[in-house]
Amino acid sequence: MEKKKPFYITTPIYYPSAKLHIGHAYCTTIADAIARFKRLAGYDVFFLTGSDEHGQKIQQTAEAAGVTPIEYVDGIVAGFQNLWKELHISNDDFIRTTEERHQRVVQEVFRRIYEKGDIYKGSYKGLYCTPCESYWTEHQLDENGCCPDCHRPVQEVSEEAYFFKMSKYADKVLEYIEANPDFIQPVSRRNEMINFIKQGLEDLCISRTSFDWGIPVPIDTKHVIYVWFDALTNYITPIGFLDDKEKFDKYWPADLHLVGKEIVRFHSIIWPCILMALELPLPKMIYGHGWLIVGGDKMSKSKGNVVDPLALIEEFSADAIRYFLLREINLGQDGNFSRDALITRINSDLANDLGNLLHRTLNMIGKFQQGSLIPPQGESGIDASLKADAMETVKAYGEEMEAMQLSSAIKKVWAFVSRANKYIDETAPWVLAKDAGRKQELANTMYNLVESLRIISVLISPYMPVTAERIWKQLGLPKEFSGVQLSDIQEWGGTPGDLKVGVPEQLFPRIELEKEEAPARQQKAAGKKEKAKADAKKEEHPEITMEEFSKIHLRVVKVLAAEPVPKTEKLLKLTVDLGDEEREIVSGIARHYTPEELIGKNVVMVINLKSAKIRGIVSHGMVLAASHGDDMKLLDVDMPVGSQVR
Ligand code: ME8
Repeated sequence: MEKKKPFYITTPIYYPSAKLHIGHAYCTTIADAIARFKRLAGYDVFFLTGSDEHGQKIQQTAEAAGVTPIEYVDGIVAGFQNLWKELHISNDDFIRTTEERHQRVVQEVFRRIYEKGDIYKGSYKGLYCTPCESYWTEHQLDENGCCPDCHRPVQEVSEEAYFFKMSKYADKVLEYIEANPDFIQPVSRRNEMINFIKQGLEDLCISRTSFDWGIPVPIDTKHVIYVWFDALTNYITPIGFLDDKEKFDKYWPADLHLVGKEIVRFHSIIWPCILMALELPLPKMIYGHGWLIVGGDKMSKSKGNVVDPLALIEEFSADAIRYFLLREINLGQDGNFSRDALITRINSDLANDLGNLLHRTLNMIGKFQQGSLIPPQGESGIDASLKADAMETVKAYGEEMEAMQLSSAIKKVWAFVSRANKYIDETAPWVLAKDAGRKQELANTMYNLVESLRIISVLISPYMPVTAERIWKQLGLPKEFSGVQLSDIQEWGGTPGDLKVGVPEQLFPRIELEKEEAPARQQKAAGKKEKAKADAKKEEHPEITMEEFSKIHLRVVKVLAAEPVPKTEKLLKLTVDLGDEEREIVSGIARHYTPEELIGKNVVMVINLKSAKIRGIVSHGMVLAASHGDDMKLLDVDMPVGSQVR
């Protein structure tokens, strides 16, 4: 059997100083999606996360809580592990820096570098930021003389300490960064680091005597090792640095350290200096992602703007949160988190686009073919254009994923989801189903849809592992989902021709945005409306492209039922038949038609309009009408239900 290529990916190890918020979950979710993609692509992945449990701040917090530091961190770290489980994080190991296996590695690393002469004893005078566990020089402080990261006051400290000769490695690290353009990503971070090193690197103080919650210096146990020296070493502990050479040689150097942008400096300067002193190769890439912002600020406990990921998972599901984070935010940039944006994505992308594609497909196979596929045959057995789009999507998605463009990759998948939805409108299977002579054409269409969904489910699995498997199972595909690989969708036609599909189950329920109950939102909307009016005046009929127009799905629908909406004069609630499903919509035509006049009419409807709640009723679409002065007439046409209008 061919040996799989290894891929070693890490997240930062988190401080158990506070409850984790959605900002931390963001970092781990990105790493998880990459790890899952790499497994899908056939790599032998090792994915590491963990907790960074030492340091003065934790000791102080534990004392304030009246418990020992280990009691304190045990409780919080159990919470981390639970969060990662709930978020379906597929890490292969979880490293705690308080574990004996890690302590041994840190002490050995210290000893080796000391014996080499790159660690020496001196006296430290400097400025220390306790919350950030960082030492600063005078010229690095902000304009108020505070910590340049968190902007809180720093303390002057002076004590005997051990120093690591970073200055010895400064030129070598700079050379390495300049010779390896991919080492620090994105490029803006790389430039920052180059400038930082060019200002000169001082030797790093790597021990403290003023507290004892840390790993003791092996040669002088009244000192504990500086928390960043301890923490960075976590990356080599679980892959066998001390006790499993084969494993270590397989996974080191790491392929990717994914970290937040504010800690790129520690990873791309201090860590390489430590590795060079150990004579180990440097990691292949340090990627600094942006922050999740809430109301203009980085999410953090001290700012009081944290969003609890567990509560969100419980309300919306882990997959919906994962999808939102990975789709909405470009990896290297900061991105805004808002509840409204999350709900909008769930409704439009997950409930509407994806949910409807699956539901409509399975419904039609149930209704028209008793729940079974019939092998595709004949000229249109394979729809060449749909197949070409699917294959192009698989290819482009792979390229974007390899380049860590997670948002672009999933957008490509969604373009294909829309394409498949459009394929239903174009082929109008409900029309084919009425014609006994077109049975095979109908069978071909159903096959092409299931095959499209099979491909989609694999592509979304790094983002939404639970949903992907649910789709796979609803389709009734025989292969165990856990064994599915990207190679299974490299070619069109992997769906068995006689597959018996399952019963459709809703993937994501639509979530109502209670417009009436949110005055702030209403105000904002009113402001937007005013602006929209002004813009519209400027350009009454702005041109749109054919591509923009093609996003509007128009279809002939039959009005099955109509009734007035209570306490309104203009509104009627209509139930309409789209051919493959029934829907409710609210229409402002009560002054022009009685309910009886409408029933049985075939009219034109926009079927992919975003759902909206009107007087307590959710309207899923809009019928079209022509108006002239006070007169208004619905666009009724003598065409079968389900006909496409274009
Ligand atoms: O820095 N948006 O731990 P940490 C995005 N223990 N990412 C965020 C974020 C936000 N609002 N808030 C935090 C540490 N993060 C060290 C790491 S590694 C050897 C030691 C990210 O718990 C942050 O950018 O303070 C960082 O990458 C990670 O959470 C851990 O932060």
